[in-house]
Amino acid sequence: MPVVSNAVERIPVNAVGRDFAVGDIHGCFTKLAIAMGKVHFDPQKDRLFSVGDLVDRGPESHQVLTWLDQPWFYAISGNHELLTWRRALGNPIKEVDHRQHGGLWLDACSPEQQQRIGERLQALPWAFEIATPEGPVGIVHADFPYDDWRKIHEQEFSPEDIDVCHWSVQRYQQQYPHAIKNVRAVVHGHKTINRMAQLGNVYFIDTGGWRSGGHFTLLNLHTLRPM
Ligand SMILES: [Mn+2]
Repeated sequence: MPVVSNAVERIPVNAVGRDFAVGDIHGCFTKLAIAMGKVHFDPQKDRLFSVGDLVDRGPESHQVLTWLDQPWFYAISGNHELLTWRRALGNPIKEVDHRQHGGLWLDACSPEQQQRIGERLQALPWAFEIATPEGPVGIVHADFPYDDWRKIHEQEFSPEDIDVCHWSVQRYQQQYPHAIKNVRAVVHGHKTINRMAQLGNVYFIDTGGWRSGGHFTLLNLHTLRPM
């Protein structure tokens, strides 16, 4: 059955401040707050968009709902949100053991907390389309299966396509150089690299802020410059 674009959230332009995208956070919210301080993030005017993988691996995954409650914080679903909510709601993904992928923190949460976290992560969109003064910018966790962004709004965007968006590393591994049409830029995380990379108009921004030796890249979505 086709899955339509109701899971793509369209975000209106920010006319008063800056928009930033950040790569995988993986439960390192204190480190993220420090990175936001360095760019003088203004919660009254600026907005922060997570590319997904908010949870697992790091020490503060249990704080995820506090962050999702902030009016300036926006997040899509990554593969670790999928792993988390499926297990939290009693239907774990069989092929991938969440506990072995940094998910042990969930067992330390009360059943009520697990339920709240599961429902909240399940409800996240899996893509953003953010209006900017220079045109729309897409955010998708891992990869995008087409050369045309408009596909995301069409009926034939299938569950398999959404799987690519959550899990694939093809575009980066193959260094696929072509741009995605009908969108200013598309931003991904998921693939941890030392420095932000760009292939056509596709940006890979998970510079491993969640692990030792890495750092958080905050990509300004109006200028497409990293900070
Ligand atoms: Mn990921």
